[in-house]
Amino acid sequence: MERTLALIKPDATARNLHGAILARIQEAGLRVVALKTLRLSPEQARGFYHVHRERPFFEDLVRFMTEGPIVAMVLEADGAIARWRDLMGPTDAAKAPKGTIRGDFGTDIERNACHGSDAPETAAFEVGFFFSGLELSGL
Ligand code: 3AN
Repeated sequence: MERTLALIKPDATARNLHGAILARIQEAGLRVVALKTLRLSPEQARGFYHVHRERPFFEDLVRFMTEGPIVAMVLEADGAIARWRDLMGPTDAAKAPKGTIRGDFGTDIERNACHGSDAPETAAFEVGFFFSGLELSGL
């Protein structure tokens, strides 16, 4: 079994899309191991996205990710990382096919409704960023 971190981003929480996105997760057979709502501070958002710190869009991304609440989840399944990324669709929501979460609920490359880890190493970092070992113990 593999675990991945999923985020519902501020553009989607502002439109109350939690239920629609969770329904797709359920239909895809991904188990929601843990879930919480929170609002990131700018320092926390910079820490989460530290791999992008040299990119020109970094501070815009930090502004976006702190503009409202997000939902953080740990999803579990065989191949959870790839399966969640397939459900989300490509990063640029303007180019994402209909039927994917980003294609149906996102706007553009920044306001793209959701996030998912891209590899086992990033999943380990990202799950640990949002959830402590204590919060996940027994789950
Ligand atoms: P993904 O979330 O699909 O793995 P990453 O890790 O390449 O995509 O990018 C992280 C986040 O940074 C994206 N979800 C998006 O919000 C933002 N982003 C990526 N590329 C751009 C860009 N060229 N312009 C603005 N925002 C971007």
